[in-house]
Order: sequence, then C-alpha cells, then structure tokens
Amino acid sequence: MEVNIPPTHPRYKSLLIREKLIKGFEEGYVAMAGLIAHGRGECFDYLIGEVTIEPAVRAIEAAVAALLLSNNPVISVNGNVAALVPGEIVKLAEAVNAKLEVNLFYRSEDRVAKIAEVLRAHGAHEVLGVDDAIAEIPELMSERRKVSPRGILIADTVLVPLEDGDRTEALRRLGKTVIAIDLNPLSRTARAASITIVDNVVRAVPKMIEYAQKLSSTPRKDLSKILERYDNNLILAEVLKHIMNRLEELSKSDLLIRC
Ligand code: PTJ
Repeated sequence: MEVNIPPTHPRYKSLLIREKLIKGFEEGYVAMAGLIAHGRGECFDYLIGEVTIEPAVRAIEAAVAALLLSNNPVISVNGNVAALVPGEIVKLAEAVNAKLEVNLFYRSEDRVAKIAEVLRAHGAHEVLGVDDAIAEIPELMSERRKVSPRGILIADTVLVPLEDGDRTEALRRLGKTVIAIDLNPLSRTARAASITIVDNVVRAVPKMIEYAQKLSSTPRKDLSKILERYDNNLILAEVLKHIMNRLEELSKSDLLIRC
C-alpha cells in the first residue's frame, strides 16, 4: 500500500525509513519480527537523539580498520539491512573488499533468494549464503547457524548489522572479530561484539563508507594502532553516559517542549 507522506511532516525522514521496511515486508523479504525490531531501534534512536554520536564515530573508525586489516572480511545481510541500506551495504563491501552473505534468523529459501536479488539489483557481483549455506556454526541452534564455507565459516571478521546475541557469542567463541551495528547499547549483541557501533544502520553504513575511503591508504601498522587503543566496554559506557546526560538535560521542563 502506497502512503503519501508530506515532506513537511515533522517525522518525515523517520516515516520514510519505516515505509522502506513495510515495502520490504510486503515484498516478502523483511521478517514480521523485523518490523518489531525496527520499533525497538527507533525507541533507542530517540534516546540517543537521532544523530551519530562521538563514541559511534570511534567505533566506526575501529570497525573499518578491522575490516581493512582482515584477510577474509564478510558482511552479513538480513531482511532489515536489505530494505534500509541495500546500495550502501554493497558499496561498503567493495570499499573494504568484503564478501556479502545473506544470513537470516527467520530463514526461508524464498526470503534468501529475494534478498540476494535486491543486493544484485544494487550492484553486488557475488552473494553468498544462497545455495551454498551448507556449513554450520557449532553450538548455534537458530537458522543463523547455516553459513557458506567460503564466507562466514572462514571469515576472520564479520560485520553483523541488526543481530541476535546468540550468533554474536558463537562467532566470538570461534575467534572471529565481530562488528555489530545496534541501536540498543544494552543488547546481548552489543555487549558480546568486539566492536559495537551504537547507531542507526541508515547513518552508520554511509559513515563507514566515508571512513573506508579515508583509511584506504593508511599503513597497516597505523590501522593496528587504531585497534589497539580501542576499548568496546568504554565505548558502550560512553553511549550510556550520553543517554543519561541527554535525559538529564531534557528533563529540565523548558527544554522538553523543544526536543
Ligand atoms: O531478517 P532476519 O530473519 O535475519 O531477522 C532480522 C531481525 C532483526 C528480526 C532479527 O535479527 C532479530 O530478531 O533481531 P533482534 O534480536 O530483534 O535485534 C535487533 C536489534 O537491532 C535490536 O537491538 C534493535 O534495537 C536494533 N535495531 C533495530 N533497528 C535498527 C537497529 N539497530 C541499528 N539500526 C536500525 N535501524
């Protein structure tokens, strides 16, 4: 169903994002739970202030450094990512020389094929996880355990935007560097990942492309230094402090009306 959102609507941008997910759901590649997940994300985005905050920028820099240093980086794509940032995720994969793999919590072969098609329509040359998801991540019960032997199975770094905690923990147990993009700084994924970008995927992925271009000719030893000084617990603590300070400020009644 087409909805006409007036550009003057105060929540215009946010409503357009919502429409992309609804369209993806109607076309059969966004999971119903993906709509619920988006609602939770929106709530945290409100608390953050709907901008990319400084701790997220530092996480983005470290994430891009990790991807550029990797031998086998893989970007895991689910329904929400395909609906929200299809072109950007393909561009990011090119910029850091990563493979794209479809990996779904609510896996169905129909959804996998549709997501691969969306990625190809946005310029992807190769999409893994479609008919080659024949390997399994040990100790993982969900459908997310099914991975490509040329992709996530052998990856040293995996970018997992909008993830569930179980797989993040399972990938960490396998010794992989896991980069999460998650608006909820308290989620199990956020706490289990090696690098957590607490930001909306629609802002984080374009910023990652920007950093990939900026860091593309940085010597490996300098990229390693970025990673050495990165501390994910500190970043998550800074995000929580940002939210606390923001709420503290907003709770002053004269500011509340203007937020
Ligand atoms: O496409 P599938 O089958 O793989 O399913 C995808 C979903 C998202 C349904 C699945 O991975 C899932 O159930 O995820 P969760 O456990 O609901 O976690 C999603 C996390 O993403 C939550 O912590 C949300 O706050 C966060 N989130 C939602 N929208 C965004 C987001 N983070 C960044 N950007 C967003 N736009």
